[in-house]
Amino acid sequence: MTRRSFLTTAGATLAASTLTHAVEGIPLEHAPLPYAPEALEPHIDALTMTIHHGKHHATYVTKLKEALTAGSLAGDDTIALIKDIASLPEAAQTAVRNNGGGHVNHTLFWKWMAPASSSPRTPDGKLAAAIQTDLGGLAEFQKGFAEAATKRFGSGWAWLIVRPDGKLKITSTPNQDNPLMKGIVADEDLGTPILGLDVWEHAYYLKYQNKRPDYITAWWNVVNWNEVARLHAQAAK
Ligand code: MN3
Repeated sequence: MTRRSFLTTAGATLAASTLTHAVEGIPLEHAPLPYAPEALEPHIDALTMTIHHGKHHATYVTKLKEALTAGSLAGDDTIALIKDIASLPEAAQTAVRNNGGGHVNHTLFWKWMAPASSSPRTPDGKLAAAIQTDLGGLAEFQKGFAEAATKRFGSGWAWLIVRPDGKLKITSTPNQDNPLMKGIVADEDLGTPILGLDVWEHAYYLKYQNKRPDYITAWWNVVNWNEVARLHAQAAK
């Protein structure tokens, strides 16, 4: 190995381990919502929460379990599964991408929201400073994030990620893809998600119908900035 290729390899390993160590595992279980389904009213209605968590999320978990059983695969940690989908048997890859992604995204999503009164309504401390430095401040961040969420055609997610270099970035993915999915998400959009917004119609249609921008605007009222700050501190280490 030349010195140059050693350095390149060491750099790649360092970047990969930054991603690896920053993320907590997610077990293959359908945990209860961390609050009552009506707790996010009037911004997110109780019926949407009940169906979204109780039916949609539950189905991702069931289908992921079926795919793992069919492929005789271990699945103690869904985060580990979705990070390296290419290493899985080909027959299991699509099911893990869709349902493993769905399970991870929704498990995080419930914690990214909280009753409006239970968390500060704006970020502070190191998170606020990073938003200022990397994204031009809270107003600019919210504008860029809302734009990513609005422009996502069809179903998908908008994300705030921490890149391997520690910097914040706004991204978006289709369907249930997650910014941790190497080989699926473009390299420049890989990172640790610290905030995400579900823009599938099932997340808002009962209350907002075709008005996705109104859902996005209302959602800021229930963002759990305490959780975003906790994940930021962990990922930006
Ligand atoms: Mn959803």
